[in-house]
Amino acid sequence: MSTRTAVVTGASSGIGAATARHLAREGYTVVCAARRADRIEALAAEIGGRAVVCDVTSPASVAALAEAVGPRLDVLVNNAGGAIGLGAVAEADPDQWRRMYDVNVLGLMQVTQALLPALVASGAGTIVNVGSTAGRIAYEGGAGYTAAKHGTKVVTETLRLELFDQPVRVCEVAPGMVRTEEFSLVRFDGDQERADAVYAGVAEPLVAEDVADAIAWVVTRPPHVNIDELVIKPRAQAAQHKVHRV
Ligand code: 8X3
Repeated sequence: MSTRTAVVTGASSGIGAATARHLAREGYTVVCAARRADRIEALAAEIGGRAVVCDVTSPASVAALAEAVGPRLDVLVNNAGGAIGLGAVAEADPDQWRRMYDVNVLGLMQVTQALLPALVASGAGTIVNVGSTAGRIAYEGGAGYTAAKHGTKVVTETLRLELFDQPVRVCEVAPGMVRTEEFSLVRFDGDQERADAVYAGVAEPLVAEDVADAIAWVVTRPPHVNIDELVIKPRAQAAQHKVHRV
């Protein structure tokens, strides 16, 4: 068994699951953390990792994750997150905004707090926060999500400043359009037609593995190399609103 350990949150699907697989290929023992036990147990069995059921918005659940990880951790990928709804500010649902802030910002903060001592103890820890192009721009209907992802970005920057004298890198990988099984489906509350429309005509959107590959690259740089932020979009997406569709 590898002595290097990585925790990936939101590991039950999409970018999280792909990242867990990729880091396992890089030789890490991966702790797959997510709410859906069946999915992470299957993934952990596939990659020789461990499954820990965890809701990043629950302090008790996060404490149990830290307990399961133990005193030393090399890599934390704060991937759990997501968008809910696409409503204009004038009609936005505060509950949806609260849930997005909860998972994309508070969840990341709680998991980071809980695992930071173990990352420091490794002597060369790495935190990769999965941000978004939504953390850099604004778009109509997106304010609840863009505000949360701007939060992810700013928390990442702040943490890097606060840990400047600690042996922990703090990085952000910020994807644009990634076609995953669930991101848009969750955003549109299970409406497959609306979810599919997001990627309509885009010959090659990014897929989860593209982002996992970028995360693994960030993680596997030498420990003194901190990739502060890496923005990754499909070639067809020159900017948030400028997408080549055929
Ligand atoms: C996903 C990118 O375009 O849906 O984080 O905001 S977008």
